[in-house]
Amino acid sequence: MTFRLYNAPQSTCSQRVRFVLNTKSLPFDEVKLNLLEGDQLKPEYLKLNPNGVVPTLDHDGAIIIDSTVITEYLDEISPDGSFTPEDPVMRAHMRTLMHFIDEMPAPAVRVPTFNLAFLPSFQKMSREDFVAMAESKPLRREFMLTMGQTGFPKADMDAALARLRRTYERMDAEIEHSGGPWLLGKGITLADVAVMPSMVRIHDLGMPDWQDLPRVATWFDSIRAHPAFKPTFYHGSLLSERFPHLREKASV
Ligand SMILES: N[C@@H](CCC(=O)N[C@@H](CS)C(=O)NCC(=O)O)C(=O)O
Repeated sequence: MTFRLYNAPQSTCSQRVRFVLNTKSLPFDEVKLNLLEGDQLKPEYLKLNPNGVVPTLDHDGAIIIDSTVITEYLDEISPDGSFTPEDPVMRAHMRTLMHFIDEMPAPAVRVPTFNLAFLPSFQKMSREDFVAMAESKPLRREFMLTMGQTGFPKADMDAALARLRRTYERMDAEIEHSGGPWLLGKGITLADVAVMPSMVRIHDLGMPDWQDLPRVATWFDSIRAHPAFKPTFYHGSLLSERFPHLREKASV
């Protein structure tokens, strides 16, 4: 059984998959794509992943895309140390949370990420090159054109941060209801894995807004203490490690 993961160190979606592979001690060959240089838009990669995004998993030649689908796939084929509850009602609840996470924090975190970390690179491009690059993106064309080379306006930043805040409040309610320490109770599930990279990202950007929610703060400490965390967030996985201009802002 061989795994090849096409991904990027700093990509939140890739971090979900690396965390599951590392937890299960499944060795994988990592192909690192440079997303700012457009490796994800090259014709040979688009044949694997027509969405033009990472991650993509190649498992003995079978191509699986989309991070939540990949994490469920890995949990099915390697059920030891399962991230999925046995009870069907709990499974449904886990999937409900995964949908919530893909609807709320996962897209919301892109707004501060692009405004604070990636915008300077896009500002160096000519207008023509920027528009051509944006228009070549199968999934993120409109997102890029809305951001433009001046960045998302304050109203968009505020709305994204408000959506993130509602996520922390939802996590707090889930942990209170389940008894913690994880979202669904005693066992870590794919829902915890799904939300983890957005939390790490916003913390890395120096904007954690959950200090008044001790259950969420404990959850964050627990996931950072998980044995799979360090190998997943190897050096270069945090934006503050790659973009010097962020270092002053980021909290450690
Ligand atoms: N729903 C997809 C989203 C993947 C995604 O948005 N990947 C980002 C990195 S986290 C990407 O490749 N972006 C490249 C781009 O915007 O061109 C998944 O979860 O795998």
